[in-house]
Amino acid sequence: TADSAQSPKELFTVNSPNVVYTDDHIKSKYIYRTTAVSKSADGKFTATPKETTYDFQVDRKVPKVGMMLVGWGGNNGSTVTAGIIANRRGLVWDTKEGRQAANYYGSVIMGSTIKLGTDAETNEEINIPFHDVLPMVHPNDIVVGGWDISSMNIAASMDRAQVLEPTLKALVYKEMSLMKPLPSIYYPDFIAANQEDRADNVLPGSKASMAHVEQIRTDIRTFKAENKLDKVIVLWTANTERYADIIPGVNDTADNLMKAIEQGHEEVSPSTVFSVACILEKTAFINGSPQNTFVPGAIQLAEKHDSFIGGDDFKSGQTKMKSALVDFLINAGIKLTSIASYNHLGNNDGKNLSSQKQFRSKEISKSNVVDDMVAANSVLYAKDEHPDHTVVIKYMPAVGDNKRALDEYYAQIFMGGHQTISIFNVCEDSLLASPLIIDLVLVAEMMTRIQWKTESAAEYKGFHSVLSILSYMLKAPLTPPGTPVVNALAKQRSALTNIFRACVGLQPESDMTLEHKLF
Ligand code: NAI
Ligand code: DG6
Repeated sequence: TADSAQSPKELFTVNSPNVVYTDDHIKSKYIYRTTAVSKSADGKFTATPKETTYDFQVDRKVPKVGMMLVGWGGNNGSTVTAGIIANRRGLVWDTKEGRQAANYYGSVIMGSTIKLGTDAETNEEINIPFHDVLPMVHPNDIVVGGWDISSMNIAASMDRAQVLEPTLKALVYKEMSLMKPLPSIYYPDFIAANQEDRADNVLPGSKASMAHVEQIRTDIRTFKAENKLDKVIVLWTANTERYADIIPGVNDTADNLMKAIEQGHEEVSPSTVFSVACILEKTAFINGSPQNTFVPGAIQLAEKHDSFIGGDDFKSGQTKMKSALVDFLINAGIKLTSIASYNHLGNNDGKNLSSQKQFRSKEISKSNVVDDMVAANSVLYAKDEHPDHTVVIKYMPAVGDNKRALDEYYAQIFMGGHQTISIFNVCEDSLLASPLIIDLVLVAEMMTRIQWKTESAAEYKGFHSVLSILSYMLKAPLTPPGTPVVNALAKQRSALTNIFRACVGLQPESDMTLEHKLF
């Protein structure tokens, strides 16, 4: 079936003088068309079409990839591991609703399609799996490993998570019981005190140190060698940490951050130490939690080493709906005036977030997600005017991983009327987050095999170290310093789709369909 089949390699070729296929690469010449706008003294705009030609080069060899999860023994870590094994083995299990087969639902790369073009004869749309646009790694082939401050093996962690059906767990239990997380870095001040009882698998030392950086680098190298991997991607799905203070001289530049780690400064978090180790190891590192792992010094370090980083905070349920719905409302000309977002959940994430400092990290990442859409509409909103927006999270053990998210959107409509939209979203949080982990790893890996240059440049180079192309999967997208953040979901998907299309010399996906209008 479409769910379990390995995608055929390179489903299509592009027939264009601008696209060349060699044994190793797909090379394309791409004209990027934008509009430059200038404003005159009388306030009038002049819009000038602009063209820039880029050469893209995609490495066609699909590597053997390892995914190392920080927080492997958590709900997300154990669930995504079981999901990959179940898909790899094509498992089917009994549930009270009947037989269930493994799938990758919720993964934009594995579960969605893009329009390739229109049939030359019939003019019908031809849609292909997203996974087949570029030569991407298949998640079934990913080797999973990682770290956790809890020593529990990943099968027992899966039991602790209470997410998957017992019948599925029985099928993967033996394989997963052999999976043991590596000891990790634990600085108790960064996560909630209520997590202390699970911290029985920790490296010595409770402050940042170069010994920790070196240990993580060694772990990555060992995992790579033992599994004969071409590449490793590391992803933080460990507890939400508190924010680190940004202190001049400590974490504001790459050099200062390295010095702060050497000196064991208390404001360097475990996640920042992981990021530094990965950057130095030239291993892409993605942050799936909301805290400010990527302090300015870490971003500068990544730029210096041409290493890839991406974050922050998986965008799974409530925020994904929000970034689609608010985009729709404001672009429909409806003036959104308030959003009230309540959550209650009973998993370990909820327990950790019941502590104020960790909640604050999540509150920040959940709150800034509509800013760009509001700022873009000067018809509805005056400068600096924003809808009211509140975010509440409560720990409710009884509901476990089945998070409840209640949202009320209140808006002004025509002639003083009001519209209230209420949403009640119930879902297993980890079953929404796991496919995002897969997407983040697949896209980040793909970006390590894409290079570009301008026509006049002699050498190809990689994209900027900060992979803002991952924004679709993230609540608080990290972007290269000084560049705008895009939260609108449709724009984020379109960036992902159209950058991939450009790499094989195809124009952006256009919904003009003039072929159906001009004849
Ligand atoms: P969890 O609490 O079940 O798992 C986190 C794991 O990290 C635990 O096993 C814990 O022992 C481990 N851990 C804590 N500090 C560590 C460290 N320094 N090194 C290694 N391991 C460490 O949480 P869950 O539900 O898996 O979520 C993980 C993260 O993803 C949280 O920060 C959560 O806020 C974030 N997130 C989750 C979403 C979801 O839908 N499940 C969506 C958005 C973000
Ligand atoms: C409570 O909101 C717990 C959080 O960890 C969220 O479940 C998680 O960040 C997902 O949030 P959202 O807004 O993407 O559903």
